[in-house]
Amino acid sequence: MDPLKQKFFQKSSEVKQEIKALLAEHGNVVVDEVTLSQVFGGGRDIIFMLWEPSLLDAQEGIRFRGYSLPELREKLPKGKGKEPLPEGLFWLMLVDEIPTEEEVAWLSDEWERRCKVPPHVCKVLDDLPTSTHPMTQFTIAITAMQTDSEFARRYSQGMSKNDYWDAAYEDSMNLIARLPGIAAYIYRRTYHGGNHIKADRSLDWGANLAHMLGVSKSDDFRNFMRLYMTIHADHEGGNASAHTLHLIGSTLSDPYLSFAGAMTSLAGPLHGLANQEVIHWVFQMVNQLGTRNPTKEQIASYVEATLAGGKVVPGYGHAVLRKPDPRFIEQVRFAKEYCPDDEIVNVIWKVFEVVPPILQGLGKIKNPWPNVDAHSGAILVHYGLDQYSFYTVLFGVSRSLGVLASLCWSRALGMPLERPKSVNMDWVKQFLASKKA
Ligand code: HAX
Repeated sequence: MDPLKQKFFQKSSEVKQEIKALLAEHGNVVVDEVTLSQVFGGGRDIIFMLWEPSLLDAQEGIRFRGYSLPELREKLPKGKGKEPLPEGLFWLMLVDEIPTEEEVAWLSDEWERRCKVPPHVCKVLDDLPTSTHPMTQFTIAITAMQTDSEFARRYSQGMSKNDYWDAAYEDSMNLIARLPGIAAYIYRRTYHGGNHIKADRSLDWGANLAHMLGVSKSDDFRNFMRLYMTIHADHEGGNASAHTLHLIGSTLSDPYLSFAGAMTSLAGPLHGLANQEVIHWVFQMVNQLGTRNPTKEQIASYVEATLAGGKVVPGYGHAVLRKPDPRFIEQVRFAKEYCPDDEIVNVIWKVFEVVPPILQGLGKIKNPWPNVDAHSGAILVHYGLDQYSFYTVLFGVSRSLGVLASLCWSRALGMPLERPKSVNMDWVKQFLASKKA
């Protein structure tokens, strides 16, 4: 058994026993109550799921196994680069330990060993029109790759429930290892005439993705990909893509199909697709104004026009966060160091000054601050990746780390089929009438 799998088995077995004891003693403890506004309002804040890799605080932002992003920048191994390696974050999320440089190097090699994309997946992609949205291509490729699912194969042969964790781990590791190759394949066939770039086996996971995209040969771009893959990896369990995966996985649909479902959820403009919407919105503004150096007044008018058109300002607002997103702040930190004079990056920083007071002035928005998607596109454009329809695929590659780590935990802990309760209007009216009586 590989060292990560061994650790995961040991840790998850311990937690499984702990949960059993905890529920035996405290199973009836009330942790939450639900209001009608929550029933009608997308279930905000209702506690109903265990999600081990990360926890979100409305004020502080995301913590991975208790560590904030600045803490992770300090503690996670950096390999040959200057930013934390996403391999290290996956290790941390899966087994709750900061890995050593050697452990992370092992994981880079292990993913490289598992990275070959089955030829039929490329054939399936090649049959699609290049005008197919990259997120559609991505979900089709992941679904097509399900032919390799260990979980599905072993389940059909009568796998014991005690072994679900093992098959989920194998599928998750293979899937994560192959996603950079799939993403790059989609990018090169869609925008570069199918002129593909072979993986460089000497590179780590994030740097290899940067290499295969082929937009910039600079070390800085590799560093950005490592950072990007780290900060987008997880945002606790209630966000739409994570929750989708959790739900599908609970039916014992295998990790490939569960992850494909998560990606169709990420592809919505209120969620991950917001990263493409932001840069589309910014380009539309600078094109309309005829300048890449708009004044704050010009930006304010453009924001007002967006709102007057009944549209949201992409990259702003959040269902949980109530402060500027630390993942946005990390990108500001990176851009200040690597590309402080870039025109589009500077537009993003000006938008950050202009938008929050306008949104606040509307009086209905709970969080007027930027989220993770407000900044990433500008840095990608800086490195030459300006085909913004592709951006959500990058988000998806990163998101695999957190959601698949959690899927492994769910199968190891024997989490049941998810089935919350819905009600209809008659039920609501009768309930209110009975309360009144
Ligand atoms: N621009 C304009 N209006 C906004 C807004 C924004 N950026 N954010 C929220 N609002 C509006 C809502 O549409 C809602 O209006 P109505 O009452 O008229 O329906 C009102 O303000 C209250 O919304 P809220 O309670 O503050 O926010 P929600 O929890 O309902 O929604 C969203 C959270 C992220 C969906 C929302 O802020 C939004 O649409 N933002 C823009 C899209 C975006 O950036 N999405 C990415 C979010 C992060 C993420 O998941 N990344 O992957």
